[in-house]
Order: sequence, then C-alpha cells, then structure tokens
Amino acid sequence: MDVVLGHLLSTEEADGLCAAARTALAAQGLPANPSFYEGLEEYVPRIPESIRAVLRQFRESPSLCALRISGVRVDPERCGPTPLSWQEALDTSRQDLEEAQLALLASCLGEVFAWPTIQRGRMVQNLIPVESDREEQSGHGSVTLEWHTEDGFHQGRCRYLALLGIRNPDQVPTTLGSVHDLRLAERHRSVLGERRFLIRPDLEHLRQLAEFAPGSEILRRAHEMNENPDPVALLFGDPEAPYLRIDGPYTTALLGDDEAAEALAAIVDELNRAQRDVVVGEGDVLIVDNYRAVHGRRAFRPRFDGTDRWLKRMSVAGTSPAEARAEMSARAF
Ligand SMILES: O=C(O)CCC(=O)C(=O)O
Ligand SMILES: [Fe+2]
Repeated sequence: MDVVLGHLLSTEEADGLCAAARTALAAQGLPANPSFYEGLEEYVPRIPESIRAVLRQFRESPSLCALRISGVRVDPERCGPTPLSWQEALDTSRQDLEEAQLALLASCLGEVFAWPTIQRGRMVQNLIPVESDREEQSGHGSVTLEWHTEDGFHQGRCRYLALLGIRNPDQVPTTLGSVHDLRLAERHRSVLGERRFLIRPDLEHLRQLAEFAPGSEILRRAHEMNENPDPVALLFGDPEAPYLRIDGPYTTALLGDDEAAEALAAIVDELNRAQRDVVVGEGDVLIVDNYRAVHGRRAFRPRFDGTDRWLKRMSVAGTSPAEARAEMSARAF
C-alpha cells in the first residue's frame, strides 16, 4: 500500500499557485503574521483547481499518511543565505513569496496556527541547523531526530504539518513512519490502546518559553505538564483504524508497567522497521498527517556557512473553524 501520495506540479499549476500567492501577499501583508490569515479564504480558490483536488484527495483518503507536492516555485537566490538562527530569520521578508505559497496550500487543509511558545509565534517557522543546538531533539539539531508526533504531548497538536524546502543540498531525508505499516501482536496493540503512557512536553517549548516569558502562567502550566502528565493511549480513535501518537524521546510507560514498556518497545521497533525516507528538496512541499504518521530526520553534517538545509514549517488544525478556535485557546497551555 502506498501511503505517500506524490504530485509534480505542471508549469501551469506552479505558475497559478505563484500568482495566487502574489495576489494574497499584495492584499494580506506578511505570511509571518497572523493578520495574513484573516480573510485568506478569499484567495484560496485562486489556487488552480487541480492542486486543490490533490489536497482534497489526500485529506479524504484514510490510507494516505503524507502528500508530497513537487515543483513549487522557490528562488533560493532571492531567499538569501540560510540563516544561522531562527531569531535572525524572525523579521525577514525575503521569502514572502515562498511562505505565501506554503500558506495557501496549508490553508486548503484547514485552519493554520502557530504556538505562542515557538519562534515567538511566527506563523511560518524556519527550520535550520543551529550550531549550539547540534545535539538537540528539535528542528534545529543535526543529530538523528527520533520518531515523533508533532507536539504529541498536547491535545491541541496539529492535524497536519507542512514543510517546504528552500534548499537541501545534501538531500537530507525527513523520515516517516505510518500507522498502516505497524505489524503488532494483538497483546501489544491492545495495551497501546490503553492510557498507560506518558508523553512529556518537548524541551523546545519549555526552553523558548523560559527565555521570553519567565515567571509566566503559561510557563508554570508547561512545567505542570512536564511534571504531572496525564496518562494517554498511543493508539486511539477507531480500534479498527486507529490513530497514532508517540514522541520518541519524551514517551515512557507508566512507572512499573512492564507490559506497557514492552508494547512501547514493540511499536518503536515496528516504526524503525518500516521507516521511509522522503527528501524535502528545493520546491518540495511535504504534508504529514500528524494523526496517521510520525516523522523525524536523519542525522547530517551542517556547515553553518549560509548554505545549509533550510525548510519552512506550518501547522494546520484540520478541524472545523469552531473546533480550531477551541483548540487555539487550549494552546495557550
Ligand atoms: O527537519 C525535518 O525534516 C523535520 C523537522 C521536524 O520534525 C519538525 O520540524 O517538526
Ligand atoms: Fe517534527
């Protein structure tokens, strides 16, 4: 079963998407800001219908866990050198056109949002290797990034994660593991469906919060989630076609629950066995269904000289606007 749908844009489709993005930019301002998305629905129908049809097919096919659209117009020269930190890239507008194209594609799938705790709430985040973060389990590390559901610890996590490649000279792959690939023993499957696991917040949330909002109520609640997480199931939803939730470095079985620990080891083994590599290169957009797939990234050797791998990232709630608003307030922790 192929769980990753691929679509290469024709010249007309790529031009059409780019033109829609230019029009949206002229009317809505910067895609980095939340105000860009107010009323953006008006510009979504300007995306060529054939592209929207592919996005619909992806959203409506339970067998798919990711979509890769290639041939999006990216101009690495205009985008400039890869920034050395996400802080440096906060206020730049050189990649507006690329960000607007990603924003329009993401908006076809649902309500886009950003965490106030990550990159100061910038709606489009920059994923670049950072020298002081080499060893971190985050988008800024360069060691192997282990399996994770994006923000797996949080109820308000995204349904879809969208990545756009600005450059990826060494073709460093993003890794994917699908819930459809899991061959689990029945006893493991049933334990994984019970609330016998803890997923703690990833350190990136806590770290960035501690820096920009020390002493805040949000930070206090984030610490509470770290110290007293509620037990969760790793397989949930319809038992016949469950969703998956796991965050490698931050997931543990309940203390003393050997069965749960064994089931956790089994699911990680299965994800490793079935790992898929997808290279998000220049002009590729990878959209991951964050309920049906987990993702990670292979280790690579960064240069920190402006030529490094550089992706843009957005999160999509994928629910109705009312649900999205409720989730949004929960996201304040
Ligand atoms: O760099 C990648 O390919 C994936 C990074 C990642 O996991 C993320 O940004 O959520
Ligand atoms: Fe991730």
